Amino acid sequence: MLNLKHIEIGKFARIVTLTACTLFATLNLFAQADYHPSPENLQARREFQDMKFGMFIHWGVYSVLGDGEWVFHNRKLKVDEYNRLPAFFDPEKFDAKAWVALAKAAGMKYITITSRHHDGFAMFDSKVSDWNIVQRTPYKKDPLKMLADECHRQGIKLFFYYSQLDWHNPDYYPRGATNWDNGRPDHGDWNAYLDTYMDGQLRELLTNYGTIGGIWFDGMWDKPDADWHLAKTYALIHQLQPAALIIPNHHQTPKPGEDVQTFERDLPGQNTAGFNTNFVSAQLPLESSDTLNGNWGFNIGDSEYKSVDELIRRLVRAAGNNSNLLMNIGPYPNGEIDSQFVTRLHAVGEWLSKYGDSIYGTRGGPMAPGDWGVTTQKENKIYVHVLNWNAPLLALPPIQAKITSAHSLGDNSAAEFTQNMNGIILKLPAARTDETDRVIVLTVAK
Ligand code: FHN
Repeated sequence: MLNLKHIEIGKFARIVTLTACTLFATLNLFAQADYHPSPENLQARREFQDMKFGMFIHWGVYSVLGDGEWVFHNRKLKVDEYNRLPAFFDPEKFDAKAWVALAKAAGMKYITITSRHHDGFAMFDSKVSDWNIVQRTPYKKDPLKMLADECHRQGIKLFFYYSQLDWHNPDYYPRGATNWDNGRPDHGDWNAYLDTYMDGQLRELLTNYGTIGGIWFDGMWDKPDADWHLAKTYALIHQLQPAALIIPNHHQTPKPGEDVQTFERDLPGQNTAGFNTNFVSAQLPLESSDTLNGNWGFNIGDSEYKSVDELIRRLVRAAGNNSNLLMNIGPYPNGEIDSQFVTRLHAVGEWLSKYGDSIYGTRGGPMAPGDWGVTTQKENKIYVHVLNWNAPLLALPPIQAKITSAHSLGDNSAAEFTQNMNGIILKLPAARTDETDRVIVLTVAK
């Protein structure tokens, strides 16, 4: 039987709970506020910067429809309709070894693959829900496990893309900007979605796949003002694997607990695509992602493949802007990778086998990037990447260090230069039509 005392105690308990919740929510706004990256994490950040070039892979049950990864949303399908799709996903040609070998042949040092996209469909063996590849598709296997094992074997780092936005789970509620009426109930448990479902899956990804490079988050932009419990999620990741990098594609200024700042379809600081912030972190490693054709997920009508020349230029411009390039391909639903992707990636790899010294392990160079090109630097070398300059002389701003020699990376021939307090004048080797990037290596006194 309840008496006054019980009611008072109940009221007190509610006030305490409310205060604790408010405090917790406030802390969450600050993400992982007390985050001090571990030495392993700082080392992983440096290694991330050294890698420079990664393969982005968008692959899911949506690939079956050949209409990009947003097909669920774009066609305004109902959940019941989309639920039929996994039955058609049977990637009998998926070959983890070949995928990793392709990334390596392209000169890519890491792979970032969609563990689940906005359809919420787990492309891995998840015990958190049966909305996953093992339980819902005729394939019944876990391709991410095969990929992880192969990446470990072939020495490639593996990152998992994870969409925080979910068009399928009813507990993704209240819904966000991309909401449409797809038959989900008008209620749901947001806390359960984050703490049980999402963190549960992240725990699986950070436990069952060996050492991974990190988690590439996407979708927070759907509900930019929501409390995403970031402090909890980020702490979980760093606790399970301290070196795992958190790479959030939320298009905002980085928050505490995040380890890399990524830019979608743009170089750092640019916002031509309308997605990104102009703020560029001076502390965090930077990454810029883009698509090799026009789409992320397989789109049968897309033949807008970027040329090899264009791909090399993007990689070079990214490096000159102190950033990595994460270049996307969307494999077929059967697991094959279109030959248009393959031939281009091989060609970039060939270029890198010759010019890789000017890219891998470098940081943005001392001269500001310009339309003419960019610079990168490593130890006592400055690499001048001439991308768009037809005159025989190139004037560069002054630098503190004394240049002791200059040569062309293409054929090792010496390059003439003058240096004084006003700047540097480089005499460029004549542009060859087959040379995308004329790289002049300046050696400076230590
Ligand atoms: O909506 C997604 C999109 O499908 C794709 O995954 C890209 C990759 O950066 N990110 C989102 C848009 O910001």
